[in-house]
Amino acid sequence: MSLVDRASSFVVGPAVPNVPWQERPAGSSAPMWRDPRNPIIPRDLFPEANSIFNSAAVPFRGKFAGVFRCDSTTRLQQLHAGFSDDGVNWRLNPQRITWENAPSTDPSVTKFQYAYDPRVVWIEDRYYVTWCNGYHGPTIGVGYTYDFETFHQLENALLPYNRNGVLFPRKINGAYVMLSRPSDNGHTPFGDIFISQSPDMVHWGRHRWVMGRGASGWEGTKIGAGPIPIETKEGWLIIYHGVLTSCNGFVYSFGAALLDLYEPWKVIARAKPYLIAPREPYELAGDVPNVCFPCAAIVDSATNRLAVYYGCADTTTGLCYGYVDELVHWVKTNAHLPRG
Ligand code: BMA
Repeated sequence: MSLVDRASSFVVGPAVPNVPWQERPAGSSAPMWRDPRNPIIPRDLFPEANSIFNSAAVPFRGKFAGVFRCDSTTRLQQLHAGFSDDGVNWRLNPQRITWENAPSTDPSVTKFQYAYDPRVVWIEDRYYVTWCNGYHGPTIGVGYTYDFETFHQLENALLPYNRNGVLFPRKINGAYVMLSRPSDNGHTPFGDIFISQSPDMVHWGRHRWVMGRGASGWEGTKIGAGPIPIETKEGWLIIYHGVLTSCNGFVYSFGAALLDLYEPWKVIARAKPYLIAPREPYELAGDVPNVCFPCAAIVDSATNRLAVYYGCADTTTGLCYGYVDELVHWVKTNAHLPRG
């Protein structure tokens, strides 16, 4: 990875020339489009896997690595490390990640109950992992790794109940910053996105409300942050999921918004339409039908190419694509009018 000159590139971040990629289908004007090879990760990549979905991938040593949600054939929600040469074909460790306690982390906090919906981000000198961690109900687990072989667990960031903890890829105003979605202990029928700050990745505070459910029909019930926010010259591009309650249950889609670079609890623009909603057979049918759930984005700052990994029907993993500069333009031109 080489850093592209900040002055000349739209995206602030590394060049990733081997980012997974498929061109927009001929004749399409959609802001995002799916990989025709979807689902790129089947549910049963190893024998003990019931399903592999809602997972995170990052560039790693010129190739790719990630942390994957694998629900086992005993239906325990677990995290597994994985590796890939091209970001499309993956090898997953069949053994779940076991965490070593980082210094000063209380073992009663890190006792394993369940773990799901990971996100991974490179900050400063290591890869941080956040996930939905079982601790008297779901809350935000935090850990780090240098090599995707050994993993170190820190204190949970927030009190239960909370889900969708997503770190920004750098400190802002001297603090680590995390989006999250306070929730309940079940299939939460509500939820807004909040932001919290920390000086040390352990103590979190200065909580602020970022945005709420209900701006559009596809996100009428609840929303939650998705991939790591993407830094651009015009603000942080966030891709987030939204849930509609239909007469047949929840429908998970995803859309996008732009947050202020310096005060990311301020929303610059939020698109009305969704980007991707369940439409393909592998999104419509599975263990939980009608779910598109994004957890990771890989961006090549040299070309603005964006690859988003998303869980399909709580069963498999898919890829979809877009251009970051186009998406920022799309968010602004399809935005809700400012309130006031
Ligand atoms: C949410 C989370 C996700 C899941 C989604 C749809 O509450 O549990 O992991 O993909 O429900 O079942």
